[in-house]
Amino acid sequence: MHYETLLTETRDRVATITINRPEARNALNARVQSELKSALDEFRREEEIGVVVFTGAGEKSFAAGADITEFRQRKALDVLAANMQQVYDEIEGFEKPTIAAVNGYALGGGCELAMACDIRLASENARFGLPETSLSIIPGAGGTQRLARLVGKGRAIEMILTGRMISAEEAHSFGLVSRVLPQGELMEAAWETAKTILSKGPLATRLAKLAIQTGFETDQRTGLVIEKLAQAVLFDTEDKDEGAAAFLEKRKPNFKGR
Ligand code: CO8
Repeated sequence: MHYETLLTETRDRVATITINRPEARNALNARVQSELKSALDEFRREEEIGVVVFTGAGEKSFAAGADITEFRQRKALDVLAANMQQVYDEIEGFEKPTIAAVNGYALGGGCELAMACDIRLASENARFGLPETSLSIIPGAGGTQRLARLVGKGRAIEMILTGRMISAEEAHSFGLVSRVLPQGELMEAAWETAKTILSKGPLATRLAKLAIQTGFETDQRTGLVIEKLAQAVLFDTEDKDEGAAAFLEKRKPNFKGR
């Protein structure tokens, strides 16, 4: 499919979505948001695609947040109807693993997009922040919830109330990103990470993500029940037998997703 504000590319079962508005630091206008939703629908249907990577065009910005030029005409009912929070929920619950390759500013809705992904890798020049209170609004696409869950309540409150931007290194020390890389190595690292995930049992990957995410939103006892049920499902699959056989026969497994 062709998109006006996104570039998409697939290499070896890894799809990359590049937000392509570098002149506006990849600000997420309504068009980007609806195209992100369409791209997710497309990649959900494409069986061949196993992992989705998000990044931004250019060397300065991943995404500088919602497009502020669209704010003036927006009122309460527009925000109630807005789909940014919904699109990010879809990314978080996406059936296939997602990676944010944060190549510069990840601010506001850009930081919220990265936080909705399963894995965050950052280039050394990446900067993270939720500066919405400077505009007298709050992070409204999951930021007040996901940041606290990722970095802890105290750090989240400090970042949101001050709007402070943090460096890639600080984001790493907070646990907001898993790795920091030189900019030239970021996309390859994202691709390598995706390839590693793709070498695992696809049903196990999917159920592990589901168990972690659902378990995180509930009490441990319920989470353990979800884990047990997911494991029981996996023990009835051909891929589980193939995984064990391949290990014992000292060869690579050939998983079929069933
Ligand atoms: N929206 C619109 N345009 C933007 C945005 C943005 N978020 N960010 C940058 N731009 C534009 C600038 O206006 C500028 O345009 P022009 O060339 O026409 O003047 C161009 O991009 C380049 O920007 P700068 O000259 O400022 O570039 P710098 O490299 O000096 O700085 C920064 C880059 C630090 C990213 C800076 O542009 C900046 O601070 N941007 C705003 C960041 C921000 O406040 N983001 C939060 C937005 S609010 C939000 O995301 C809420 C999400 C939830 C909403 C849910 C509602 C339903």
